[in-house]
Amino acid sequence: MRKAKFERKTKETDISVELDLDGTGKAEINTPIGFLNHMLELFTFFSRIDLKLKASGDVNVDLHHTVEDAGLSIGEVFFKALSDKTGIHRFGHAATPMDEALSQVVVDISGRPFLVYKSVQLPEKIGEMDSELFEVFFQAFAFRSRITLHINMLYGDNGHHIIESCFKGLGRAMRQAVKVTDQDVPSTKGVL
Ligand SMILES: [Mn+2]
Repeated sequence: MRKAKFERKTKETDISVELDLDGTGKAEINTPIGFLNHMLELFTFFSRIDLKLKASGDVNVDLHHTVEDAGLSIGEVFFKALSDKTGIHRFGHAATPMDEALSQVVVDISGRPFLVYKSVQLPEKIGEMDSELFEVFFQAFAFRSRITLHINMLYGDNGHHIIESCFKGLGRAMRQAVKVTDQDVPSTKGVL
């Protein structure tokens, strides 16, 4: 069963997350940040992975800790659920439009954490989130899941559309990458 749970409690945040890689896209997302909930629901729907996330945090300080710890907790639960990565497709990519916006997201479940983040000009805030927090989220996710993640915003005018296309794209790319398509670990080294 490719499922995992992860819990993390610090003085800044309290997070629990559950993941089923062979789900149907069912999301139960509960954080104090409405725009992040919206993005993670879209990510889950398009990934066809089941994701349950409950997060609280010191949002009276700002949203940074909660966004970062949500990203790393989701990353960790992916890492655990993928286990030895037998049979996975490993790579995934998606070019995703949303009206006037287009982004490209490419993943490699490589065991080598890396983020390339190419942003276009975004408004200072999208929803209640400072725009710099999206890079914080993707960085935490990529590093704790140990995946190589490229987020490439190509163009767009509306910040909500641009970021939404990235989260949908991440869902679509991860859907391809985690799918079991073979019998072996997909590396010439025999291990990922
Ligand atoms: Mn939307």
